[in-house]
Amino acid sequence: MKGITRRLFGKSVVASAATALSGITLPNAAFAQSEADHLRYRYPKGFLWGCSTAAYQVEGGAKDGGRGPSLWDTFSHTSGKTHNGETGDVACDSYHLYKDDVQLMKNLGVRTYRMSISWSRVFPNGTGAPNPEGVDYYYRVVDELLENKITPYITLFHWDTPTALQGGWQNRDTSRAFADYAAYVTKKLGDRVNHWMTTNEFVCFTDLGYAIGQFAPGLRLTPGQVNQVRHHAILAHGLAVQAIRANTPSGTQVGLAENAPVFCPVMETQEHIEAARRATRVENAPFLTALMEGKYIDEYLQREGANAPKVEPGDMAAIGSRLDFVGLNIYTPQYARASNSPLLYSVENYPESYPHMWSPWLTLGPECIYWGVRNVCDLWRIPQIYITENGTSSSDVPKPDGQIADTDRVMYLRNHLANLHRAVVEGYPVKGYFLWSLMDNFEWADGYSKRFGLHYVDFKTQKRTPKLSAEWYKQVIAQNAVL
Ligand code: GBH
Repeated sequence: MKGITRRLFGKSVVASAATALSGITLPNAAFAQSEADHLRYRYPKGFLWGCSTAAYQVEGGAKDGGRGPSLWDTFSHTSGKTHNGETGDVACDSYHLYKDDVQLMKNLGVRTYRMSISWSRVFPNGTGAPNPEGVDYYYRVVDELLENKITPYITLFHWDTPTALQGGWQNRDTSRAFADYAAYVTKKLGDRVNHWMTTNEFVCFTDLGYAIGQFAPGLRLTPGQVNQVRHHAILAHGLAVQAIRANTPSGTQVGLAENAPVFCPVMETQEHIEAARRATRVENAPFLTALMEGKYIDEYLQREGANAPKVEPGDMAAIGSRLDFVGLNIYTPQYARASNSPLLYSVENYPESYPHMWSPWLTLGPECIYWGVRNVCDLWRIPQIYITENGTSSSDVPKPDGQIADTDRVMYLRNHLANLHRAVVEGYPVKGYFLWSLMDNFEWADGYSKRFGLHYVDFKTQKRTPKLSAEWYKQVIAQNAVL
């Protein structure tokens, strides 16, 4: 390993890592050891550090510039659906304050920003005539980012289905409408945006919206109907991939952002490692597995029987369209072990004592970011992987001086980045990391009661204040290492 220069008691000293590690002479040893740790988690040159947000969660301006309603407007305005009846009407008001947001990012030093486009801002009726004012807004945002040397990565759909599309994702026509929207937007912006994600987290706008009812549109359909909704969702993705490729310059990178459940082996022995990989394939069968293999695997078709989705000729070929990258949204682990069951794995329930972050669903297991990357890459030989989301809520109570010492968020992030580093040094093609989120925002059914930001947002004044985690992330980016 190359020598490192360090400053000790005011004078520069050059030490090799080997010396540092074997240096047991006090008082230098502790310092030398921390230098070595620091090197252990250094990221490769060119690694893309970024932040992530989504349109409905930050934009506000719900009725500005000719925007039409989405299912999330309708849902959040229905009593009892979100915390305190909160909505994304104003959110972080990024519709007006996007230049401030870009300055927050510039100050952090991020090179990339993952944002989404509101479909109903561009097509107020979902299909038909586009709204030029809506498109103009995204030109302004994108140009502001580029002027500040921040590369936009754009998600075309982060759950805000135009309300005008009758039947939503129950209707197969919605898949086609989505592809038309994707074609239009990428044709418009494709000269300045080179990275596109079709959809964000299938399960959240299919199962949670149409089976569990916790998310828009809040329905509880039968298993067969839900499988059809899921099919329309992945078909929309596939048709959109084709539409984007047909409308953008060659070299444009197309992928998606998916919260594939991540299975960690209960211990790192061969049998459990294999079980975790099998679990990843089978448990993602309706979504990522279908995309990667261009088919519904037998395990899924057998499990669903008569409830399996109705597939039309050509659907699976579209769904299996080649991708340039896969984005993983990583938050929580699940644990798989080898078993004698027909599928040869079983998934462990969380013991009641299992630790979690501020949101009850946010079980803590930072090794999941490593296993997420490894399982997906080992199964399907993905050319490029991004972590398109990772982050946590925190109680984030400002101190009297206004400072927010979110040491729990820093702990969460530090441990995830240390585990992601393992994937990088093992050679998995991880190109970048987008932290969720740039700032506190509308957290869906949890309204404003859960904060995920590096910046604290006072939703009364829209003032943004960097938290400790923002300071920390800025250092991580500057030093390209986990600190
Ligand atoms: C991501 O989803 C989303 O992409 C992003 O928009 C969101 O803000 C971020 O996470 C933080 O939540 O109420 O117990 O049924 C992550 C996956 C799936 C986690 C839905 C929360 C609801 C849990 N999410 N889930 S529960």
